[in-house]
Amino acid sequence: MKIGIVCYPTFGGSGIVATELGHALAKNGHEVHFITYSQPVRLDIMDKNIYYHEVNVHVYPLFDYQPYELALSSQMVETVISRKLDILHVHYAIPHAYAAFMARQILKDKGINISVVTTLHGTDITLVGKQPSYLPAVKFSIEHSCAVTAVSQSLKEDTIANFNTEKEIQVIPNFIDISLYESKDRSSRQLAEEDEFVISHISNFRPLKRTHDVMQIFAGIRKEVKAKLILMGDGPDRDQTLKFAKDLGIEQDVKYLGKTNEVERVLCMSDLFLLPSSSESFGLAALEAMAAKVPVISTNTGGIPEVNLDAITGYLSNVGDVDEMIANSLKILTNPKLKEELSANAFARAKEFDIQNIVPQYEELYKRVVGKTKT
Ligand code: GMT
Repeated sequence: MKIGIVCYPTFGGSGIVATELGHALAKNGHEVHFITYSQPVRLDIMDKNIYYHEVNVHVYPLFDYQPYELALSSQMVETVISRKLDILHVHYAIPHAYAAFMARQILKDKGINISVVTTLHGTDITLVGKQPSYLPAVKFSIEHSCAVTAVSQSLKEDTIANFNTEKEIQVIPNFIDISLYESKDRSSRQLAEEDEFVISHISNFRPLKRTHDVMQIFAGIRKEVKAKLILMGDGPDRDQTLKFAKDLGIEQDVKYLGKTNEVERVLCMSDLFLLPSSSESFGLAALEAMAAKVPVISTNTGGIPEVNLDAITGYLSNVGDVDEMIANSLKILTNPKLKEELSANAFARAKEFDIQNIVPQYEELYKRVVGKTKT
């Protein structure tokens, strides 16, 4: 099949999922065409079945806001025609599902029927998409997609509630490639001294990630045991989060790695992963930690309980309950038997989300949808 993938090319989870899906589809013999405004960070352009088509936004000074959706729709039309694509799979509804609808209409005018699959990822539904200024357009473009998937049951329910829609939504959870973690070396722990625990956190440092809670949890842990906190990712709350570390007097034990491509390596050196978000449709970072055999201390919001299982693969607390998260962290770190048990369970749970189990679900869906539009 010839598949067009539209996503954000940045470090965000939806772009990572889209890119890894594209690689897996390419490996299975499909021709995969990425249509984005810059090369996705994890894209291996040397892969023989992978192609990249850049969306060029012509900047005109009259516009305060450049019309990205128009350029995206036009690039989708161009790529569908020139590469004879069978399907467009757009990740994150805003504005991708809307631009795909327009592309589909333009192509229809030219006698070409293209199928559009939209995958909902999170804040496109739970935060941004439900803003009154976007809601009608997001609801319309979801309802006019040929098929819609959500990355968790929780996100599916939020979509139905926020958009009051009867559109069928298939849950296809996010995935990891477990083989990437199996081969990683766990012995070297360059990030900390031998007698220190390694606690990690990855996010886009947005307010909903509650990175101040990350700091407070770590400060609580640090009071009782020797540890280092490793932070990965970047975003608007970065500076104030690092300043908060200073205020808490834990600055020397916090290492900020920024946008690193060493995520798996760092996770494999970790003892505990923190994800105290106030909203999370899935929590891909938690799943990545679990694949690295790391127990997760998280909140119980959104789709996180579908990934991290309370008292089995880690612990879940109410949003903002920093004290409980500190207590649970210390329970794990000071009890080697419990830590070992949780990390084995985390790994076993992560295996259920292995790419091998999830990608065929997308392939099945593509076959169904293309079959419908081609008849
Ligand atoms: O929704 C966002 O904030 C961004 C989005 C992204 O592109 O990173 O994250 C969402 O999608 C991820 C991949 O499906 C999920 O693992 C994240 O839980 C989800 N983020 C939120 O729901 C906040």
